[in-house]
Amino acid sequence: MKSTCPTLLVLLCCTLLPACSRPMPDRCVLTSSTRVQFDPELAPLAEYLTAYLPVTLAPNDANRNDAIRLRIDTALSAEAFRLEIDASGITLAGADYGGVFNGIQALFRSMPPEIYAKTRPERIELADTVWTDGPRFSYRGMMLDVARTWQGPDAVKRFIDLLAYHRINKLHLHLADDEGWRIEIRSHPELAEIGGFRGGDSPVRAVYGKWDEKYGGYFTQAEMRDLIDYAAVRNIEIIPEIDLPGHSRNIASVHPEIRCNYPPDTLATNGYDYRSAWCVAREENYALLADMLGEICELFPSEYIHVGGDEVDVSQWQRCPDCRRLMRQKGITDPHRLEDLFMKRVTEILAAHGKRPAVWNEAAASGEFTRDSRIYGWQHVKACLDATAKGYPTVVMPGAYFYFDMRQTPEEEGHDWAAIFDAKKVYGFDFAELGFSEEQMRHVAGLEGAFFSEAYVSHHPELPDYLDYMCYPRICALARIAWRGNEQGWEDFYRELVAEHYDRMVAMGIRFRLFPPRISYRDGTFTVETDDRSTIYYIEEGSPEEHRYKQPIHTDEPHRYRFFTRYHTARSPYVADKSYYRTLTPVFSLTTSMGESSSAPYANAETYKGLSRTRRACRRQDWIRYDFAEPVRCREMFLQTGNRQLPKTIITTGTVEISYDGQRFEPIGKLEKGSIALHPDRPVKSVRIVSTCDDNGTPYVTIQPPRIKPVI
Ligand code: TNX
Repeated sequence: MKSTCPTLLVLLCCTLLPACSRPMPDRCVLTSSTRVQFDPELAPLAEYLTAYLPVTLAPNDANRNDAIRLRIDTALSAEAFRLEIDASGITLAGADYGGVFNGIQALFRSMPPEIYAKTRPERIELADTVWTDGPRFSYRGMMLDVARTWQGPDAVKRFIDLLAYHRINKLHLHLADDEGWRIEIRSHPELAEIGGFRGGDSPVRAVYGKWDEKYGGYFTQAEMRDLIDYAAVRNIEIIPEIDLPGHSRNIASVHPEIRCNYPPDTLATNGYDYRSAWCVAREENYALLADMLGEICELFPSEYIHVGGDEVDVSQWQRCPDCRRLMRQKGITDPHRLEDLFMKRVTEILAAHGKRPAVWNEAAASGEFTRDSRIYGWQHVKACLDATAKGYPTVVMPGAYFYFDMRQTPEEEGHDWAAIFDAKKVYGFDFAELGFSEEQMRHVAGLEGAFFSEAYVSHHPELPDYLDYMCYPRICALARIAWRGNEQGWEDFYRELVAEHYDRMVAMGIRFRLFPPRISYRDGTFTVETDDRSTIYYIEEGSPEEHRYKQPIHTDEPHRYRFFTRYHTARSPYVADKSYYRTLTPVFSLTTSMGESSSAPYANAETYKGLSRTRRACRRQDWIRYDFAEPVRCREMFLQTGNRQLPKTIITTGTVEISYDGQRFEPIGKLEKGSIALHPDRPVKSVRIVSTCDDNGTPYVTIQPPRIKPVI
C-alpha cells in the first residue's frame, strides 16, 4: 500500500505538477453550495461530513463538478481508501464503509485544523491531491475503564469522537470490575441498580474516590444501543468486557452466593471480604452467567465478547470444599486449571449466541483455551510472544508501552507498576526488535492502548483534564504505529506532532500533555527552552501565582522554582532543578495501633526503601506514629497513607498531631486523600495520625516513608 503524507503531496504538486499552479478558482473549493453524493450504504458518512464541512447532501445529483463523491470500490483492500482532490471536486473511494471513513479522516487532515471544532468554515480551499492509503493492522484499539471511574454516555461519545479522528476502530469498554457494574441487565436489574453505585449505604464498598457519599451510574441498554450506533457511524466497534471469574467483588457484593463456600476471614480485616472470584463448582452460577452474558451477546453486535480472565486469586478455590471436590473429580491438581473449566463453560454460553470469547493473557496461559478466542496480551511483551507462538489471534498491549494510566515521568501522576513512559516510547514499539517472528506476526490482530481508571477517581471525573493528559499524545503515537508503523522515525514524527497534530488537538478541545521544557541551572542562573511553540511559565514555592518566563532567572534558591509550558488547551508537567526534589532521611521509628503486616513490615518505611502495611483496616481512634531519633528541622514534611498517587488503602479521614518534645501533641491539620503536608516552624520530634473513620473499605492501611524537604 502506497502512503504519502499530505504536506509532502501539496509540496510535490505545487512544485512539480502544473495542475496545482493553476490560478485559485481552478482549485477545489468547498462552500455551502457544495453537495455530497454517496453510494446508499455511505449515507451515515455523508451525514457525518455535514457536521464538519459547509456542505449539503445530494443523493441523486451526479456529475456536478463541485461535489464530494463517496464511493465503494471493492478493488481496494479492507479499510483502504483512495482520495482524489482536484478542481472537479473530491472523489473518495473506499474498499468498504471503514475505508471511506478512513479517507474522510485523511481529507480532514488536509484541511485547516478548525474543522475539528465543528464550526463549519464558510469556504475551504484544497490543494490537488491523490492519496491512497490503508491500515497496517485491522485491529486498532483503545480500552476505557468505566468501571472504576464512571463515565456516562456523553463522556464516552466524546472519547469515541477523538478516537475516530485517529482512525482507532475498536473501543474495548471495561464494564464490570471489583468496584463497579456499568450495564443494565434486564433479567437481573439489581446488578446495575445496586452494583453501579458504591459507598454510602451501598453493599459495594468505596475503595476509591468519595467515602461518605453513594455515587456512580450505569448505561441502560437503550443508552448502550445508542452508543454502539454512534461508534459504528465512526467506524468503531464497541467490544464489551465483563471481567470474570476474578475482579468480581462488585457482583459478589450484590449476589454473595456466587462466592466460594467457606467462611471468609473478615475478623482481622474489620469485615473486609477478600473473596472476589466466582465459585467454579457452584452449578447455579452458570445459570446467572447465561442470563447476563446472553443479554450482553444480544446487545452488542461485536463478534467477540471480552470475558476477562486476569488476576484470579486462586487461593479462594483452594479453600473451597466444593472447588476441591471438583478438582478431584476432574483429576486436576493445579487450581489454575479451574479457570480453564470456568472459561470453557463461559465459552459455551457465548457460542450458543454465535459469539467468541476474548480474554486477558492469563486465561490462555495453559494453552488449553479454545483457539476460537482472541487473546489480549497485557502483562508484558513475553505474554504477547507466547500467545502468538501458540497461534492465538492476539491484541498486543503490554502495559509498559500501552497502559496510558502509567505516569509519564517519575514526578507526574499515575501508576508506575509497568513502566514510566511517554509518547516517544509508545511510538518506538517495534515488533521485530522485540523478537516477534514472521510466523508470530501472522497472529497479531493489532495494537491497543488502555486507560484503567482507578487513579482517575479523585480527579474530578466529570472533567476530561486528567484523561486527556494521560491519553494524548500517547494515543497519537499508538494510532500512527497501528495504522502505518514507525519507519518515519521519532524525530520526524515529533516534528509532525508539533507542527500539525497539536493544532488539531487544540481544535478538538483535548487538554493534551506537552513534553516538558528543558531547563538548566548553572552559575546561579536558570535557562529554560522549548521547541514546540509553547509559552513558558514558572511558579515559586509558597504561591500559586503563575509568571511568564521571559528571560533567564538569576537566583541562589533554585529549589524554589518550578517551570512548565502551555499551548492553548495543552500543558506540560512541572520541571524543577534537582534541588527541588532533594529529601532528608532522618532515623525514625514507626508504630501503629493496627499491628504490623508480616509481608510489608514497618522496617520498609523506616529504611525509606518501600511501603509498610498495617495488619488490619482502621477504626476510629486508631493511630500511626512517627518518632524521630533527633528533632527534624525541615521546610516540608509529607505524610502519606495509601499507595502512591492511588486513593486506596488510605485512612479515609483523620486528624494529625505534632509534637516538638515527643510528649505533648497538638493538632496541626486534617488528612486529605489520606495525606498531609506539614510546614513546621520548629524541629519536629514526633507526628501522629489519628483515624476518625471506622473502616477504610480495604483490608489494611498502607504507610509510605515520610517525604521530608530540607531547609536550604
Ligand atoms: C492491571 S490490566 C489490571 C487492572 C488495573 C491495571 C492498572 C488488567 C487485566 N488488570 O485491574 O486497573 O493493572 O494499570
